[in-house]
Amino acid sequence: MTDGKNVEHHLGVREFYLADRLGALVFFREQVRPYLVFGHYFVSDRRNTKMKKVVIVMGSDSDMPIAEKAVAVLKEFEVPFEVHVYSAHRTPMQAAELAENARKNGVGAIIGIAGMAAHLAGALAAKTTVPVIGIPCKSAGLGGLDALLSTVQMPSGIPVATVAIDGGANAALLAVQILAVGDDALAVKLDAKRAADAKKVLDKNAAAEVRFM
Ligand code: C2R
Repeated sequence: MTDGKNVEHHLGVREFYLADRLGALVFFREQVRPYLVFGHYFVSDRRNTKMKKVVIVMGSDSDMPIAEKAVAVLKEFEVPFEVHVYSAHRTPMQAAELAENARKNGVGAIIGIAGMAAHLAGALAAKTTVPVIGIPCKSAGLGGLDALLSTVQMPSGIPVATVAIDGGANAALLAVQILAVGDDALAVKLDAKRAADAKKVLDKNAAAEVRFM
């Protein structure tokens, strides 16, 4: 109705971009005077809103099954990623170059996967301040304990966030969590995954309780 007595009002918000800044246009709409704008404000800087990528580096292609576990998680979260085979021992120049250029190439987290004398994650961390996550891999000789200690026992000053032996999924989840520090949409996806995972456990609990009642 537009007789002045029974007018419908709507408050609206639209996003817009100006000079690389994300703004919000707030408007008040009514049937008599549609789209009467009464304010706008800038909510963020668009230059830093492109999602960072995760780089996965494995010491050998024999580590591929672990890399695949990490890739599956990154795909689930629609996080951009790259996968490389570089070794701190066998191709030290290429491994160092990748780490040195990581920040300027838009990398938000690096995952280093290696077995045996696993120096890869530490060597990558030495060349960048982008967070490095190390995955120690199981090997025939010492079952992964060798790689675990080589990866986790970093000297003070150059940290590597080490996950469990063969922990590809957790490494990727940690990388997503690092990216989510500056990305609220990603944080919402992480919350949703936690809730879905918790529901699976509760369903199993219910089944177990019924079975042994
Ligand atoms: P091969 O299967 O190629 O012989 O490699 C690899 O990650 C792999 O688990 C055997 C194991 O050696 C590891 N490797 C490292 C590094 N480069 C390869 N630990 C390194 O730079 O630390």
